[in-house]
Amino acid sequence: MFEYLDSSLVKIEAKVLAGERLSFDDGVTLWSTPDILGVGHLANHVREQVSGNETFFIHNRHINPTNICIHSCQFCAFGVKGDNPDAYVKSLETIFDDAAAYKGGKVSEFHIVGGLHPDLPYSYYLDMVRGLKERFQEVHIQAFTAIELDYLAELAGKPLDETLKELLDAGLGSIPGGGAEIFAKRVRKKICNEKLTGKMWLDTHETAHKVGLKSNATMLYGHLETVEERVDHLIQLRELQDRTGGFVTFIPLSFHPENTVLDFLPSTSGQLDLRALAVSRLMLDNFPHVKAFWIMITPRIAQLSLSFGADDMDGTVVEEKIIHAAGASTDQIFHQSTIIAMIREAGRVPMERDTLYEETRPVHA
Ligand code: V47
Repeated sequence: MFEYLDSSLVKIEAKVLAGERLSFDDGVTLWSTPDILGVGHLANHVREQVSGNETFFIHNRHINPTNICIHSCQFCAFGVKGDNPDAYVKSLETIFDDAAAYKGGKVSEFHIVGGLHPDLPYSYYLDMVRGLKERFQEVHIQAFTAIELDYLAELAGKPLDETLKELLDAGLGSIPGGGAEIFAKRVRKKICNEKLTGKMWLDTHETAHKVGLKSNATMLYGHLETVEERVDHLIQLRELQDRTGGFVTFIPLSFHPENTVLDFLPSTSGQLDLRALAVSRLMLDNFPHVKAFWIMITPRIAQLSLSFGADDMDGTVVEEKIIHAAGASTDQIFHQSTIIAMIREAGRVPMERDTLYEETRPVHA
């Protein structure tokens, strides 16, 4: 029998074993208890119930079309103004060429997010999706965070649902989870005061789910938010998932302070990164998957997290700019053989997946 150092986890264990939903107060306990192994033990139980020993990864390529952004979020080191020497916009031809350059590695997903450019027309985005789909029919396009989608609807001069349908027809496959940050108004005012509200992020995903698009969800942690605000964020996601069932994966994102206005804050600790994954697994009882994004938390912590609730290691990524702008020291590419070896060393079974986990297959290498 597992011995908890913190007796308050015994009550939570009873709920977890009975498959009962955890409360707001349970969430606060899970974020606050010093008993990290107890929290991990409970999360591991849920993880094994949901996915057994399977651990998923994907061959994907991130594409960031531009870093020019009309907003200046305090937590972001990626977005710049047009007169910045580091500013860039990729032409559609460059994007298609970059995508083709990786084709030899049988990529199955393009993950596309970028800044809100002041001048690019709606057609740039629509033609990007259409052009990628024409050239790479077998590759799933996961593109545009909620704030980009709202911006695209504005550029298109159409309601969001119509814009989403048009993008869907052009080849959009699903929506990434970025841009959620933390829903609490108090914190958004301080870290992204120009950005859409938490409610707008949730509404945008709800609309996407209604038009038939699946999406992911994230939470940016380790900056100015309180434990209660993290729990509130997770519960709001859980409630939306109860209504739509449209979320596939949750990815906690650890804040990287370097080169941001918030660079006086420390980086997150390994313990907090593990706990974020474990608490998410426990609170988000209706989410199929919880992903350890190795780019942010390092491959070492990502590997450990496979015993703390995570069942997905993301993918090969190839070129990541957003977190590297904020000081991430990880590589930008992870080779399949490394991911597989790390998953096996953790005692798990590596499963290659597509974006929506519709096709998953064990690897025999
Ligand atoms: O939207 C920006 C965050 C996101 C920083 O859906 C930062 O499968 C930490 O959303 N420190 C982009 N985080 C990444 C993202 C993502 C990554 C992997 C998989 C998926 C998925 C989504 O990164 C942004 C923002 O929330 N971010 N700046 C920073 N300094």
